[in-house]
Amino acid sequence: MGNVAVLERQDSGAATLENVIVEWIGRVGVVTLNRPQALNALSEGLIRDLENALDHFENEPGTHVIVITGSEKAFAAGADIKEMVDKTYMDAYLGDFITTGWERLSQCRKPVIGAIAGYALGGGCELAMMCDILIAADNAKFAQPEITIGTIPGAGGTQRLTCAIGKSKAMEMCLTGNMISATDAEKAGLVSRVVPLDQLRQEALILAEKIASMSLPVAMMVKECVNRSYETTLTEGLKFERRVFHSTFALEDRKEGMEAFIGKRKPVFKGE
Ligand code: DAK
Repeated sequence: MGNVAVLERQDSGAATLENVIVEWIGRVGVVTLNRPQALNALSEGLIRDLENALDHFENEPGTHVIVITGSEKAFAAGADIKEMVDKTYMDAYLGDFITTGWERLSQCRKPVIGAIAGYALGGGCELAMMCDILIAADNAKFAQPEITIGTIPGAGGTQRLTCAIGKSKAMEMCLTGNMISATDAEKAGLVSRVVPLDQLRQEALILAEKIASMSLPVAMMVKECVNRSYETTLTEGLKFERRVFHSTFALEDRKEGMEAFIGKRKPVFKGE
């Protein structure tokens, strides 16, 4: 079982849990899914380790941005089919099957970047879609193949995918299980951009470091506002945005940012 107690910040260090590797790179926390023998299939143990890593980075003041990645061959090939095969309806329903832990990523308040190489299938695609920004390596493949094993996406595949790429493309993916390439994912708006595989980590870290250099509370407010657009009407979303915008005037970072602009210098944000 993953153990959050072993996760203590180490400058430019790393810690290995059973199924994930955790790294501290300045103000960026990196979680690498690490179950290569099963193409990072999302077993209970892996989800628990991921949850622990996310809890750690969310609570750790030195971390501003989280990057989640996998191996070159697979971000994650889905929920663990070998763990699911013998479950009954009652096991799934009464046990609230794989709900706990899975929802942790979507509840992160700090910005999360998904750096996706190889297979992002089923629960792997759903996990990727819980990130705030996705960068794909040129070998990435996305699919919701649950229908091919007699079930349906259970962690947001029918919902977040439809929001991201529209009904027709989402229907085609969910009804056929077909994979789409990184290029098609970019064209459809599922990922921000595609980079060569050997540059994926570097590109994700550059992006993460840029976001991490901003005011942490302001970055968190931006994330909250963008996410609100998925949950509410335009009128209510605009009101929410206005209130949050007003609240930035309570921050020293807001004053610092504007004074730095006027003084033609770089701002120094303190997260206050
Ligand atoms: N589960 C368990 N093991 C897996 C796996 C998976 N999803 N995917 C791969 N593996 C294992 C293989 O069994 C194999 O193990 P051994 O046989 O060596 O012991 C090893 O990883 C290497 O895989 P392959 O030999 O198959 O490798 P290939 O390169 O030939 O093929 C592949 C790669 C990714 C095309 C293939 O492995 C594949 O099709 N995998 C299954 C993809 C899939 O159907 N994924 C969707 C699973 S269903 C929910 C949340 C989430 C979900 C549901 C509910 N809630 C919150 C309620 C999600 C459901 C799913 O994701």
